[in-house]
Amino acid sequence: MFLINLDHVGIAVNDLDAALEEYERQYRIQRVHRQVVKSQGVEEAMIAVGGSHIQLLQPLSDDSPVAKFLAKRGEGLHHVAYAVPDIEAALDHLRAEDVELIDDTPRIGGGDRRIAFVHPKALAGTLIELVESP
Ligand code: MC0
Repeated sequence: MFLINLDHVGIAVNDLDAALEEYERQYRIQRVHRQVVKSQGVEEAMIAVGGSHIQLLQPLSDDSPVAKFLAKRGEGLHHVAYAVPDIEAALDHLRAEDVELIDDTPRIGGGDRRIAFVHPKALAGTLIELVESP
């Protein structure tokens, strides 16, 4: 299958500590991990929800894509991430379908996994992240 799982849903927040505290208070969630991903300009916190995750994203600087998103739209749904078995094959397929990619080649994301983004203009205004999960 092309998409094997809903890996995570990314949510942009202004204050990671405050958002985590609210998730814990309101939903009694369990944190999985927290990590600074310098290459993406974010600090992320992953929350396990069944077989999937919520990823809270706080920008590290004003030029981070998440900072730009927060300035324009405020806190909220930033992207949907799908697991794919072979990220190069997935990108080849999307290129063949003339889908607008942000990343031509994979980059390294949280948890040192290989990721690639697809432009929100390609489908229903949703930023899509592909995450390789062999
Ligand atoms: C921007 N747009 C979005 C959007 N960000 N639409 C839906 N969801 C988003 N997250 C829309 C804007 O509203 C605008 O639409 C158009 O896209 C261009 O936006 P812009 O503000 O001019 O911004 P750009 O073009 O400079 O950049 C947008 C783009 C960028 C999506 C290309 O943010 C990007 O490259 N994102 C991929 C990397 C990323 O987001 N990294 C952070 C997560 P209108 O209609 O006004 O033209 S890192 C992560 O998640 C890692 C840690 C991981 O999971 O492992």
